[in-house]
Amino acid sequence: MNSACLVALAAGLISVAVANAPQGGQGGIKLDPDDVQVLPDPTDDIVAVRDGIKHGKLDLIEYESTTVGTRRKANVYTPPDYSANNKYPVLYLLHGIGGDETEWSRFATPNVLMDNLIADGKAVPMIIVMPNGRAQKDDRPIGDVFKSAPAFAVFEQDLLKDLIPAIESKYSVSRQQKHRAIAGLSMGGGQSLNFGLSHQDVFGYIGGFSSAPNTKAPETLIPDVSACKKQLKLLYVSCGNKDGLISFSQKLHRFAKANEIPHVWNVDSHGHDATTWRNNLYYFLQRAFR
Ligand code: FER
Repeated sequence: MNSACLVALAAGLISVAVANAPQGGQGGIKLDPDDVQVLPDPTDDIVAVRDGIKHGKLDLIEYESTTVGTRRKANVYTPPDYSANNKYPVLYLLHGIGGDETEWSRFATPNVLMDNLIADGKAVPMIIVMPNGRAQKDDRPIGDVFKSAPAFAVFEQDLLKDLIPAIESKYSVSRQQKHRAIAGLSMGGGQSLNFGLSHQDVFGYIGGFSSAPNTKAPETLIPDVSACKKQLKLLYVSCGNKDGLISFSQKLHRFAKANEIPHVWNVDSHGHDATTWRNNLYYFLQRAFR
C-alpha cells in the first residue's frame, strides 16, 4: 500500500469513527418526514474517464499566505480549452478534518466529474480550487487531526485575504459574487456554510455536504433573512441518513424552511462517506453558476 492509500485509509477511518461515535454527544439520528432524498444516487459512470471528450487539467499550485506566513498548496482544475480570452467562475472546494488539498481528488475525482458534465452540456465550465483548509504552518493531516480544528476556522482569513486574490491574479476569472461558489465535505462543509453565509457578498453559491460540528448556528449565519433571499443564488445542504452528524445539517435546513429561504435539502441513505460527497458534488456542480 502506498502512502496516498494510507492517508486515504486513515481519513476514511476518522470519518467512520466520527459518524459511528456514540450518538448522545451529537444528538443522535432523528429523521423528520421531510428528511428525504430528492436527488437519486447517480450511477458510477459519472466518474468514468471517457475517451473522445475533452479533458481539463489539474495543477498543484502554491500561493503566499500572509495569514499563516508560509507558501501554501492548492490543487486547481482548469476546464478543457481554458483560455485567457474567457472569464471563468470559480468553485472553492474544501476537504474534511483528515484531508488536505488532495482529498477531493481521491474521494470524488472532481476533474473527471467536470469533464463529463461539460461534455454533456450539464455544467458551466468553471475553475475548481481545492486548497488545504487547515491554516497553520504544519498543515499535513498527521497525528491527532482533531487538534488542528482551530486552524480550520483560521482558514477564513487565508481564503479571503490570500487564496482568492492569488487565484484571481493567476487565472482569468470573474470577480463577481455570482461567479464564486464555495462547497465542502464535513469539516469543509461547516467551513463553506460558515464562510459562505457570513460573506454572501463574496459567494453566490454555497454547499455543505455532511457538515461537521464546526457549523455555526443558522441564526448566527443568517441574521438577515431578507438580505439572504435577495443575494444568495444557491444554498445546497446534504447529508446521509446514517451519518451521526446529520443534526448540524438538519438545523440549517429547518431554519431555511421556516424562513422560506430556497435551498436544496438532499438526505440520501449513505453514512459519513465518500459516496455521498461524490454524488452531492455531482449535483452541486450542475446547479452552480446557473
Ligand atoms: C467533531 C466531529 C467531526 C468535529 C469535527 C468533525 C470539530 C469532522 C469530521 C470530518 O471532517 O470528517 O466533533 O469537531
